[in-house]
Amino acid sequence: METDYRKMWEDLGINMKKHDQLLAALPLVYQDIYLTQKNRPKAMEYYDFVISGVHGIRVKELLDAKEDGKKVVAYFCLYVPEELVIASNAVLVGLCGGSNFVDQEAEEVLPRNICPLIKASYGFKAARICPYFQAADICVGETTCDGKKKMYELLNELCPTYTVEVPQKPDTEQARELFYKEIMTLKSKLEELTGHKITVQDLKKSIEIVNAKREVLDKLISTRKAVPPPISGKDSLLVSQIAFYDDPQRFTQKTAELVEELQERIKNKVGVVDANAPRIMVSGCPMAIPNWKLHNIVESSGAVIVVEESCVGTRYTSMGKINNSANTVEGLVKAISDAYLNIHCSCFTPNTGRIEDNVRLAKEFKVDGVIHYTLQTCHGYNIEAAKVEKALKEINVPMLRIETDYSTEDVGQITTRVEAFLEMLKK
Ligand code: BJ8
Repeated sequence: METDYRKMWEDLGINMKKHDQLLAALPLVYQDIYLTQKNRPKAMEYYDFVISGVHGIRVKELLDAKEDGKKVVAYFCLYVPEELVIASNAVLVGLCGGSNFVDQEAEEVLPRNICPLIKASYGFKAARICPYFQAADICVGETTCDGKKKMYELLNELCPTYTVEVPQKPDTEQARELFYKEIMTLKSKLEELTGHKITVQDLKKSIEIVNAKREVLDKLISTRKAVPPPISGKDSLLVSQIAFYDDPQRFTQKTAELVEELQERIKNKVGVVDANAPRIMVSGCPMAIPNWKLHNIVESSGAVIVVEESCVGTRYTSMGKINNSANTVEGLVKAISDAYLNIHCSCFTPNTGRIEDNVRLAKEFKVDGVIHYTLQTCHGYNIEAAKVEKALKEINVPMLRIETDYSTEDVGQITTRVEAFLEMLKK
């Protein structure tokens, strides 16, 4: 891949020396965490292929789209409606921010003691390591947590960044109205960027495309209710992570093939672990590529993760199927903006929907325990953990709290705590 794409990366202004270091490290980590798994579904080969060319094939597709006059829109958060970007004739790409590889560059501007996701999101642009970021014409941010909101102001100095206001009390009529207006303003911004006026037909089609993607992801998640589950938590996490930047229609097709294989496995009672392996739900902050740390620890300790209450899990599909029956642009945008406020992020207050989701998912996926995952200094999820724990206690599901970052320094300590938790569950 390196030889094929070096010129493309150079033209994008990539810091080649540092980029080479990154690309040298990733295959080793991936081999160790992913390719050593036993009895993986055959259809995972597609996702292995995507990762093997992570900075090559898809970036080339983005650049080809740009050649054809399209714009590339980058984003970091579920509240940015994919449907709207696709309808504007732009290509949407979810940026990751799941590694501490660029901490040094980020810390030249940002405080040291902030959420690692925020640091990485900014750092990959500052260090010129991410070809997706280099290809982006605009980044769309959101006012979710304070850290991200303020980081986007600084990011705007490196890449044009437009920030959407997300209301924080979603159950009120004012909030729905505000978000609708925000999304309408985003629509105008996108139209300005792409020179394409969004039509009813554009929106109907894009809603259909994204509905299909969410539906297939939902089916994938559901297969994990089986005992034993037909796919590991690590593999399912990887599929969800790739959902953010792959071509949506190809992704849907490939994931449908995976789901079909998994359903066949379920029929034949083929699982990836022993039926007695403890079933764990991970709940909390998102995990961006290549953040596979917790999943790897848990599954290397003999348990299996069967569901993620997370933006790389059920939160991504939680708005369900968006209704595209309206026959006006305004009606369709309203359907989108209302649906997106069903994403239960901890930036909401109160956020009862998320607490209820945790209880419902723990029952539906027959989990033995929950690991609440917080990225360091993420106050929203960290504080909300108390409510999640209390609600789970009422249905007798124990919870372990893990707060961590992207370093490997605490792997030993987390492993010890996870092993003790699993021992406790077995008893
Ligand atoms: S919808 S979870 S993707 S905001 S950056 S809140 S970890 S301190 S990512 Fe998120 Fe959208 Fe919500 Fe999902 Fe905490 Fe870090 Fe903030 Fe974070």
